[in-house]
Amino acid sequence: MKKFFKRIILAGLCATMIHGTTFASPVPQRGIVEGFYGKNWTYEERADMIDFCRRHNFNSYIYAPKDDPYHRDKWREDYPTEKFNELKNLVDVAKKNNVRFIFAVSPGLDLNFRGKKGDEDFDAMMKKLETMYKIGVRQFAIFFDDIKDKDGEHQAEFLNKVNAELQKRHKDILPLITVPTEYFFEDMVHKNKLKDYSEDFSRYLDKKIIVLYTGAGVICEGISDDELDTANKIYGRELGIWWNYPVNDFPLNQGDERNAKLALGAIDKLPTKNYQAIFFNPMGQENLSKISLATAADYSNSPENYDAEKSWNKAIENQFGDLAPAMKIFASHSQRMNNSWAHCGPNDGEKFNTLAYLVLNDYNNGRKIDSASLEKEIDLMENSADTLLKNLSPKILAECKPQLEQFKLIAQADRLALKSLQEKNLDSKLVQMRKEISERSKTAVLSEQSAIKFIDEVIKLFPQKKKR
Ligand code: 14T
Repeated sequence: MKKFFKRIILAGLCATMIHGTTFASPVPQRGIVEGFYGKNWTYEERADMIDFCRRHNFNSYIYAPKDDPYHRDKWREDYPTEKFNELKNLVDVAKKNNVRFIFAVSPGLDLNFRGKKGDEDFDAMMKKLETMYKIGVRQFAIFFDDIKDKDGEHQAEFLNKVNAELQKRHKDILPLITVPTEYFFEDMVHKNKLKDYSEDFSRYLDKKIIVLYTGAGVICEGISDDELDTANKIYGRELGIWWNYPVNDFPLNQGDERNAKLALGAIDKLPTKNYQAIFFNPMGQENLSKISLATAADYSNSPENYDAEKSWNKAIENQFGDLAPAMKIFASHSQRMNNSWAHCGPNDGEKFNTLAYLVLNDYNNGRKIDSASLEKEIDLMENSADTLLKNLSPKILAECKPQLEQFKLIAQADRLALKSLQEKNLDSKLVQMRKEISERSKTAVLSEQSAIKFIDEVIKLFPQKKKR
């Protein structure tokens, strides 16, 4: 009888959670996917991130570093003892923190499906996962992203077989998670219909296996409720999300190195309705990823009530204490991840842009320039860079020193640009500084469409003598 009442109360609670606004319902499976290319995080960084997950009520951590050879290139091979022990300790850390450690393998570069080689590879996969089961892993992922050969039917059958075998061997295993080779909407769909590969993958894949996708593109502005609905309908199952922000493992401009720009903005524009899973792909810079990831956690814990700006301010205040005001200025100029194929994150330097626009407008209309506000903003930028360079902990400074130095240089150039406007005469040092900013942008990029754009606009206003 007691059990019965408990059930009724529980059912009522769930109903309120679904229909009412009283209870915000978290995305059931939410967390981080360590899924970026480039330098691997250290054991300490991973343990720290798992601790962060607990503190922010993320419940999952997918271990899928692209450049761990034993995750991808040499997926069949066992981890060397030292690496294996590290993983074992991480699984323990995760358990203590009440975070699910999900071990992922990306076998797609050379996985065989057929014949003797197919059988051997299935066995190799089971052996690999079984080793991880023994140290406490209870959920696995197999990813097929970023590979050349795609065979939807065989990939799906392989996943089904692995999933079934895991379930058969162990009672306490959660469903497999996967990413197909076509993992963003524009790659999956043609003329409102799934393309052949996705059609096969989706048709043959066991409905219990969780499929993640990244939205319209690999890195895109957001996923609306409608977009998710449409994707689910076309895919014929409820998709989960792999969200590629704040990841920065790709160059923004030609010649830049990966990691040159830091994604320090809030997560935004994700669905507000319920769906089963979301994982955020961070930057190689573990500590600085936490600004964005703290907002990601706020979002995932209550998608309907999420307020990006509020969450971002709170995140920086919590993480930087006295340095928060300076960090907010710097971070606000380093949020937008944009190139020919990636478009995500809030615009950089919105406030600066508003003020710069007013000043340029004055100039272009022959009015006296009212420069006080922009000057104040530029001072604030340079002072913030100085404060952070001087006071940030070595650990965090190691992740952003070139960017802070670049920010300082940009602010100084902005000041010269403003002076040039006031004096209606291009300061000769400005062109030189602009060159230096370009040279440094190989390793440090920020505020391309804001504080740097102002410099370029001003230089353009003054015709320069062409060298003959
Ligand atoms: F699995 C996928 F959802 C996914 O996003 N895969 C990779 C991921 O490991 C990487 O961190 C992320 C951001 O660069 O994008 C995917 O990798 C790409 C995708 C591209 F379109 C790498 C280069 C590309 F040109």
